[in-house]
Amino acid sequence: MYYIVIVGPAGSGKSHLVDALGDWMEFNQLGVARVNLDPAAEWIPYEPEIDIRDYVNARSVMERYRLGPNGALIASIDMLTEHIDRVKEEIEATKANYVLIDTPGQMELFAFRDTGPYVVRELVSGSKAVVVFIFDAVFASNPKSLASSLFLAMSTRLRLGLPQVIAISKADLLQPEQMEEINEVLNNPERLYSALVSAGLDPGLADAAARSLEALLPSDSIAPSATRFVSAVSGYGLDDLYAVIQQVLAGGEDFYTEEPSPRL
Ligand SMILES: Nc1nc2c(ncn2[C@@H]2O[C@H](COP(=O)(O)OP(=O)(O)OP(=O)(O)O)[C@@H](O)[C@H]2O)c(=O)[nH]1
Ligand SMILES: [Mg+2]
Repeated sequence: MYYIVIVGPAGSGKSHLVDALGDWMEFNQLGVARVNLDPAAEWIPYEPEIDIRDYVNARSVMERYRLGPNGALIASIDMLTEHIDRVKEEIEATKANYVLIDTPGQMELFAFRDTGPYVVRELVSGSKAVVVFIFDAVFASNPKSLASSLFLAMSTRLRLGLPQVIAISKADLLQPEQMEEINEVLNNPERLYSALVSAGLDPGLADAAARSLEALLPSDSIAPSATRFVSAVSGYGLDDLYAVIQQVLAGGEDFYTEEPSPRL
């Protein structure tokens, strides 16, 4: 069983990507199980094989404990920890080769607190897993948003500790020349620097951002060169995204392990 965990900021297209990638994989005769791990989802575009809302529903938590939406989501994610074994059993019972996991929209309440990463770690334990970090094409077209999304991707990688690929969603909203421009900026820190300065950023800060990203994004699976453009609407890039996921799952990256790396 291989786990593909879809993470990204609110509204970035996680649920639609689970839907589109799931359909694409099924069309290509790859067995897939879709897991909705968002207890606050009101509506999702696919029929999940496993739905966390059967265990914890943020709306009921909100009413029952008189919490606001963020408090209810935090409490719901904390409550998920009690159900992981059952959820894992349900996943294993599907016998699917690939498990696509849709995560909560408020990613800062999920990835940046302790329980979200714990839930992911427990679910994927013993199997190979990859995180697909997605952000919106419209964000990616703005250099400041592009740089901050890359920092967010890096923070997520630190939190979840899994191999990660970056995908830019909603590619149907971009012209081919815009994709080319984004790719150039992603692959060349000097281009990123000049794009940030042209966007009005202080040159010192632009330099710091470009240098940090260059240092933070080494040439492994998180590298900008592994960035893919995808569209859940047109299906653009799903084959490419699958190929890079496959490369990570089959290739050099080790299983996630709780054991600390040996000190050299
Ligand atoms: N044009 C376009 N719109 C998309 C695409 N994918 C998603 N959307 C739209 O983006 C919005 C958010 O999509 P979702 O899939 O719900 O995003 P999400 O990240 O799951 O959102 P939350 O779970 O609420 O954070 C919806 O209005 C979708 O119709 C895409 O590939 N192209
Ligand atoms: Mg969603």
